[in-house]
Amino acid sequence: AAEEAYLGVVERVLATGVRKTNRTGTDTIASFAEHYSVDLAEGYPLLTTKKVYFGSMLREVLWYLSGADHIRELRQHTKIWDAWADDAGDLQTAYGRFWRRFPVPEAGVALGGEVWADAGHPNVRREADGSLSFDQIGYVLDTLRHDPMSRRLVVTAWHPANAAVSRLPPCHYTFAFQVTPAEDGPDLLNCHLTQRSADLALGVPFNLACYALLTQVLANAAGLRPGRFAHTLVDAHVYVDHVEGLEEQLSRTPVPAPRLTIARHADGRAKDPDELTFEDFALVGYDPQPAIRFPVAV
Ligand code: DHF
Ligand code: TMP
Repeated sequence: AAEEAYLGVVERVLATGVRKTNRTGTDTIASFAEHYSVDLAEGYPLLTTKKVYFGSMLREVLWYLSGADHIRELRQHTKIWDAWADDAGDLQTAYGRFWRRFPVPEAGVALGGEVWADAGHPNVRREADGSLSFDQIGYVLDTLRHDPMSRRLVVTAWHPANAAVSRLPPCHYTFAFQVTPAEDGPDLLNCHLTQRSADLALGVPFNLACYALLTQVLANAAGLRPGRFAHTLVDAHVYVDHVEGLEEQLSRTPVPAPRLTIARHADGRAKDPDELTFEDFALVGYDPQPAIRFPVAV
């Protein structure tokens, strides 16, 4: 099951990882290119061997989907991003900014022979400052509806010129969808996430829950079924002050995963990502073991 896949990575990294220093001052035990995948049909992969704060995670996903480049609303609901923003609530990197409003070069600027979507493209929007931006989530959803066999269903949060100067460049920085035809029902929507840096105790349970939720949202909106979620972790690590908590977690036995329900319109149509609110999501059958406190390395 999903949870065993996650716990297997934790076990492997603890057993085979190598001690590394890093900018935070707290060393990690790290392993290169870890990978796991889970079947979303088995349930919603919110870990049960510790309590995962679903409400904070859901606020974070809705914040991504909002396209915001600040946390002024998010921080009223959860503190998980406070340490990386300034007092005004601004962040040097915001996933949603790149998911929903990726900067498009100025029209007429010489960039060699490349072609760029311009203001006439359905997923290009004009920003308040006159610049153009591209909505990658809108593009993926439109393509899933009109050309689901496309192999170009990619979203990137990595903007090199931003990442080079950001306080915290995106950790989970690109994801791609793939549709697998099925005979026993609607076709399956799979999601693959690439993460450059993965805090196994704290970040990864949120990242897994986030992309499983996003896959379910997009599958609903495109008339598909959630399929598999696959996760590649380039530097998969355990901070040394997390080892004890993870060993406690590994000693626990997972219970069946919960289900995630997403409200629909009164006529039964699925809601689009932009129509969904916090209250539209509900967990059914989530019965986790107690929370484990893991200090966050800032
Ligand atoms: N830095 C590091 N070192 N690790 C991270 O996982 C991380 N994650 C970030 C930003 N910077 C990071 C954004 N995501 C928590 C969870 C996710 C997250 C940031 C923080 C967290 O503190 N989770 C606690 C409490 C959650 C709550 O109180 O709602 C947890 O126990 O899951
Ligand atoms: P880094 O930028 O030096 O790699 O530090 C980022 C840390 O945050 C690293 O431990 C990975 C972790 N992280 C996650 O695991 N998931 C996330 O979603 C975020 C934002 C960070």
